[in-house]
Amino acid sequence: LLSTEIESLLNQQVKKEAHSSSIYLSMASWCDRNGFDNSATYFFKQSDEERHHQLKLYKYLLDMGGTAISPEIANIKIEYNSFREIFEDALDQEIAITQSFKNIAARCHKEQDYVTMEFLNWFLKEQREEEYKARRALELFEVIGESGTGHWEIDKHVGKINYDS
Ligand code: OFO
Repeated sequence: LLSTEIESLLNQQVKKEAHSSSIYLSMASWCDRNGFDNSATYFFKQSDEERHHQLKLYKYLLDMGGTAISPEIANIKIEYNSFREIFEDALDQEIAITQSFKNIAARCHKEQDYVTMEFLNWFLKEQREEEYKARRALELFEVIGESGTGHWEIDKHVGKINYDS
């Protein structure tokens, strides 16, 4: 059984994952509209993954006898000032998500909720990959540069970002 506090933190996390999924979907839209096809594909995939994270948490809440709350999502940016801003936002988003999982983990330790802690390990490991990919994408702006056909090259390489754990 989950404590009220852990149940609430997990529901907040469900909402954060749903929010991430919507943000990435919006980024996919912007990239597609601006001709960055590989980045659009990348963000569609990220959006799917976040939806999967959301459902994983949602089902855990139900499996543990809790109430899973389907979240309302608001305030999704439609326009971005630049191609680079998208990747900056994406990295910030992942760092915030990692912090959020750390907070839940800290609470689990405090309450000795080792069952939820064990469940959260999957997400903590996943965040390593998520932050890595976001950082790699942003680094392309430095490595390749933004002048001339830079954005076109960056987009091409975003399509090849991979993580070997
Ligand atoms: Fe990319 O964040 Fe989910 O967990």
